[in-house]
Amino acid sequence: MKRRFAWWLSLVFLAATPTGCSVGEVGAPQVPPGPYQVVHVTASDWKWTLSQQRLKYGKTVEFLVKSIQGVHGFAIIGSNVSTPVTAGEPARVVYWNPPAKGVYTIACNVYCGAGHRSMVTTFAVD
Ligand SMILES: [Cu+2]
Repeated sequence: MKRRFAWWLSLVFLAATPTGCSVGEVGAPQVPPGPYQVVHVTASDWKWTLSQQRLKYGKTVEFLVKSIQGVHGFAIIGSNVSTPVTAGEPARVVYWNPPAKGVYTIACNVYCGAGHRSMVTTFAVD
Protein backbone atom coordinates (compact mmCIF):
# COMPACT_ATOMS: atom_id res chain seq x y z
CA MET A 1 0.00 0.00 0.00
CA LYS A 2 2.82 2.32 0.95
CA ARG A 3 4.60 1.54 -2.31
CA ARG A 4 1.50 2.32 -4.32
CA PHE A 5 1.22 5.71 -2.69
CA ALA A 6 4.83 6.52 -3.58
CA TRP A 7 4.09 5.61 -7.18
CA TRP A 8 1.07 7.87 -7.20
CA LEU A 9 3.10 10.66 -5.64
CA SER A 10 5.74 10.39 -8.37
CA LEU A 11 3.01 10.80 -11.00
CA VAL A 12 1.81 13.97 -9.30
CA PHE A 13 5.38 15.21 -9.19
CA LEU A 14 5.90 14.48 -12.88
CA ALA A 15 2.67 16.23 -13.80
CA ALA A 16 3.68 19.26 -11.77
CA THR A 17 7.14 19.48 -13.34
CA PRO A 18 7.19 22.24 -15.95
CA THR A 19 7.72 20.89 -19.43
CA GLY A 20 9.88 22.37 -22.13
CA CYS A 21 13.30 21.39 -20.93
CA SER A 22 12.84 17.95 -19.44
CA VAL A 23 15.10 15.21 -20.72
CA GLY A 24 13.19 12.38 -22.33
CA GLU A 25 10.40 14.60 -23.61
CA VAL A 26 9.09 13.61 -27.03
CA GLY A 27 11.08 15.47 -29.63
CA ALA A 28 13.85 16.39 -27.22
CA PRO A 29 17.35 15.63 -28.46
CA GLN A 30 19.00 12.51 -27.11
CA VAL A 31 21.62 13.21 -24.52
CA PRO A 32 24.72 11.21 -25.38
CA PRO A 33 26.85 9.72 -22.63
CA GLY A 34 29.62 11.94 -21.28
CA PRO A 35 32.18 13.04 -20.48
CA TYR A 36 31.86 16.11 -22.64
CA GLN A 37 34.14 18.91 -23.65
CA VAL A 38 32.15 22.02 -22.83
CA VAL A 39 32.22 25.06 -25.07
CA HIS A 40 30.41 28.22 -24.04
CA VAL A 41 29.18 30.07 -27.10
CA THR A 42 27.98 33.65 -26.90
CA ALA A 43 26.22 35.41 -29.74
CA SER A 44 26.10 39.18 -30.02
CA ASP A 45 25.79 41.76 -32.84
CA TRP A 46 27.64 40.47 -34.86
CA LYS A 47 30.03 37.89 -33.66
CA TRP A 48 30.42 34.53 -31.96
CA THR A 49 32.57 34.25 -28.86
CA LEU A 50 33.74 30.74 -27.94
CA SER A 51 35.30 29.75 -24.64
CA GLN A 52 37.71 27.55 -26.59
CA GLN A 53 38.45 27.03 -30.26
CA ARG A 54 40.61 23.90 -30.13
CA LEU A 55 38.69 20.72 -29.43
CA LYS A 56 39.68 17.09 -29.10
CA TYR A 57 38.53 14.57 -31.65
CA GLY A 58 36.52 11.62 -30.29
CA LYS A 59 34.93 13.39 -27.34
CA THR A 60 31.36 14.68 -27.47
CA VAL A 61 31.11 18.45 -27.48
CA GLU A 62 28.54 20.13 -25.29
CA PHE A 63 27.86 23.60 -26.66
CA LEU A 64 26.11 25.94 -24.25
CA VAL A 65 24.83 28.60 -26.61
CA LYS A 66 23.33 31.90 -25.59
CA SER A 67 22.74 35.33 -27.04
CA ILE A 68 23.45 38.53 -25.15
CA GLN A 69 22.13 40.74 -27.93
CA GLY A 70 19.28 40.02 -30.32
CA VAL A 71 18.23 36.81 -32.03
CA HIS A 72 20.77 34.66 -33.87
CA GLY A 73 21.03 31.16 -35.27
CA PHE A 74 23.84 28.87 -34.17
CA ALA A 75 24.78 26.63 -37.08
CA ILE A 76 27.79 24.46 -37.80
CA ILE A 77 28.31 24.36 -41.55
CA GLY A 78 28.11 20.84 -42.96
CA SER A 79 26.31 19.43 -39.93
CA ASN A 80 22.70 19.29 -38.81
CA VAL A 81 23.45 21.57 -35.85
CA SER A 82 21.10 24.53 -36.05
CA THR A 83 19.50 26.25 -33.11
CA PRO A 84 18.10 29.75 -32.64
CA VAL A 85 19.17 31.76 -29.59
CA THR A 86 17.46 34.82 -28.17
CA ALA A 87 18.90 37.34 -25.73
CA GLY A 88 17.42 36.95 -22.27
CA GLU A 89 16.65 33.25 -22.69
CA PRO A 90 18.56 30.42 -21.02
CA ALA A 91 21.46 28.87 -22.92
CA ARG A 92 20.58 26.17 -25.46
CA VAL A 93 22.41 22.90 -24.97
CA VAL A 94 23.69 21.24 -28.14
CA TYR A 95 25.57 17.94 -28.18
CA TRP A 96 27.68 17.17 -31.18
CA ASN A 97 30.26 14.61 -32.18
CA PRO A 98 32.59 16.01 -34.83
CA PRO A 99 32.65 13.38 -37.59
CA ALA A 100 36.30 14.03 -38.41
CA LYS A 101 39.30 16.10 -37.45
CA GLY A 102 39.46 19.45 -39.15
CA VAL A 103 38.36 23.05 -39.03
CA TYR A 104 34.65 23.74 -38.73
CA THR A 105 32.78 26.94 -39.37
CA ILE A 106 30.05 28.40 -37.19
CA ALA A 107 27.68 30.77 -38.95
CA CYS A 108 24.51 32.62 -38.08
CA ASN A 109 21.48 31.28 -39.93
CA VAL A 110 18.88 33.71 -38.62
CA TYR A 111 18.93 37.09 -40.32
CA CYS A 112 20.02 39.55 -37.61
CA GLY A 113 20.82 42.80 -39.38
CA ALA A 114 23.70 44.58 -41.05
CA GLY A 115 26.47 42.30 -39.81
CA HIS A 116 24.66 39.01 -40.31
CA ARG A 117 26.82 37.77 -43.18
CA SER A 118 30.04 38.41 -41.30
CA MET A 119 28.85 36.56 -38.23
CA VAL A 120 31.16 33.62 -38.78
CA THR A 121 33.92 31.97 -36.79
CA THR A 122 35.84 28.71 -36.80
CA PHE A 123 37.07 26.08 -34.41
CA ALA A 124 39.51 23.24 -34.84
CA VAL A 125 39.06 19.59 -33.90
CA ASP A 126 42.29 17.64 -33.64
CU1 LIG B 1 22.46 36.54 -38.19
